[in-house]
Amino acid sequence: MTTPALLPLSGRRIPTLSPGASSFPHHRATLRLSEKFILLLILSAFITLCFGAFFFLPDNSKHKRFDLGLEDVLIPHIDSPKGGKHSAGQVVIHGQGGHDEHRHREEEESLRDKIRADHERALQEAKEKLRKSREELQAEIQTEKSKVAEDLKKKDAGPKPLPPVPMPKVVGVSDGEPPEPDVKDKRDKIREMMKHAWDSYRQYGWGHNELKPLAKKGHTTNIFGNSQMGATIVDALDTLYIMGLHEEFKDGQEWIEQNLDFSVNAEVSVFEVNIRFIGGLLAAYYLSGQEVTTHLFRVKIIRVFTKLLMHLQTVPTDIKKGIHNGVGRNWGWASAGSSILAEFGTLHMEFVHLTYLTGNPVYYQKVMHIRKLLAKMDRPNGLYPNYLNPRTGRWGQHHTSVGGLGDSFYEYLLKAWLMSDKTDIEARKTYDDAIEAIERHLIRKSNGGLTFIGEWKNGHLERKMGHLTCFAGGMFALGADGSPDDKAGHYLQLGAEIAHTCHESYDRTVLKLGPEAFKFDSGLEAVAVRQNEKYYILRPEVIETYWYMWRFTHDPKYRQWGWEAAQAIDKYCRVSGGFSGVKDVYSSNPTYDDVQQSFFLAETLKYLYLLFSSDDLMPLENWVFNTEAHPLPVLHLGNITLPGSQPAQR
Ligand code: DMJ
Repeated sequence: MTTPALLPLSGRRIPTLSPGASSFPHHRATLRLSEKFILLLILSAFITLCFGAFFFLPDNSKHKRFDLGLEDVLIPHIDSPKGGKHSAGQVVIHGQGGHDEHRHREEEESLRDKIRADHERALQEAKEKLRKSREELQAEIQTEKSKVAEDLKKKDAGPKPLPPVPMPKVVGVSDGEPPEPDVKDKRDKIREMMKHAWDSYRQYGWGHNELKPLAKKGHTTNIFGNSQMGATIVDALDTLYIMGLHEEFKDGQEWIEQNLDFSVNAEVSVFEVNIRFIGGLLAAYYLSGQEVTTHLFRVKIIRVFTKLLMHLQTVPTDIKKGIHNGVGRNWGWASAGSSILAEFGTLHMEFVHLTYLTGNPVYYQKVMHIRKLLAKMDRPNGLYPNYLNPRTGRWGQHHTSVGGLGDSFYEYLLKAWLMSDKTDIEARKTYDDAIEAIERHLIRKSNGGLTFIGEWKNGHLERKMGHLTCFAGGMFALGADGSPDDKAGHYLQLGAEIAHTCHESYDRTVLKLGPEAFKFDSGLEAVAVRQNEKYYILRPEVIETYWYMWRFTHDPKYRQWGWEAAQAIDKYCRVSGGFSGVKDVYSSNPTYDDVQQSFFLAETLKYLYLLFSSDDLMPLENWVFNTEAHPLPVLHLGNITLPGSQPAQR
């Protein structure tokens, strides 16, 4: 820090350091009386400030710095050796009365001595400054400036090194060109659609979360707290990489390097930030695999995470609340302030990878805590309700769904098992039990023979299925291998039936695009009834299921169905400024919602591209896709035990 200059104490002639050199061509030898007066005023203010500052400074002895690798967090210091708390939680009270007073006086005296000495030193330094020539002072300022610049550079060069982690074997991240020319053409078309979506966002919405393709400007929603955090960039990055769009990938990477810091004052959805931002950055980290990029992504991942998620307000149950901006709160509409199953139950994959990458057990412990808590709870009919009160630890409304509010909780149980190289048998067992209850209570056949998954609402089955629920076809297929009682064939068949039903929901519309929700009631079969259920917002779930079914069966109808969907999207959702959702899939004259969702680039186009690629691109033995389609490698941990976990058991 530069010492404050200008203390005309000695009455010597003082060279003036002019603020604007040109207005003072010659050095003036003396100060005017008024100037001296002002300087004296400054001096006395300075001394008063020093005294004041001493008394108002925070008491640092009460805090201790803990090193979390990147972010320093201040937490209360409870084990001070001086008269505070001792080991084994015992508070030791020191001697009382005269002895204490004497010690107190001594401390005050030595404090006063210190203040006096500090002031004398400050005055001395100030006098010396005033004796210096203007050139000398300028040289000093210059040195000081370079030092600050140097410090800043060091700070920017990144945080302390992270612990080394073995890079999991990264397999099949590029190419996957199909041998059949017509399939290759289709794949090229999907790639071209991705280029159009990305280029439009690049041109009109860069840095915003999403794009308004008709208005040709940025778009954001309350899940990102109306802030500009480049959600589309982070979400799209791995799709760009897989498609070999490396220039675009680099562009996105640079934006992230320079702009993504999350020091925004905004309420954001914890779930969305986890699946899109943490998931997207993790996938980019593993896919790109080069040291420069991996370091960048690893640093960003941890920064985003520590800034956002670790400071979440926790409650006795440790169930995370849905929205966060320093403190957590739940969505106003959720059953009496409840947390949502698919939100606090969709953290496992990302948190395990965070522990793996940082060596910090806390992330893993957090998600295991949630799992243990759920395991202890009674479940109505073996089902998991969508709402859980974080204060009482009790279920809210008894509403169960494999679509919105519930979906990815089940998905993450299965994927936790897969991602652990099938060692997390507790996760597998929890998944199997949950699916069994779902099959018993929620899955039915319609009069027309379509298998559907309904929703359980207070003891009653609603015969309605959401577009979101269609992901379950892929999940059943993915979980078939390893299912109990030799039921692999059964679950693959169930996956095929759900895929068929969801295809019907597309096929029975005018635009050949699926509605948001469809019914199986009063003679209705896979069609939407209410106007506010007829929209299609570029969602991926049906195409996701086609892809999984294709990988496990190679039945050509899945590629056929995927191609139908791709053509419909290109025909009805494409506009000059990108791709937009449509408000009514039953109308031949659809209107647009004017949003290009970030998951269109992260998921819909990625699953389509994979559907028309050969199986050696992103093989499922090596990669597990998070709920936003961000691929994370299976952790073949071998002898490595995650910090905080028990050694794996097979
Ligand atoms: C995506 O953000 C994720 O797939 C999430 O799990 C729910 N659905 C949307 C896209 O529809």
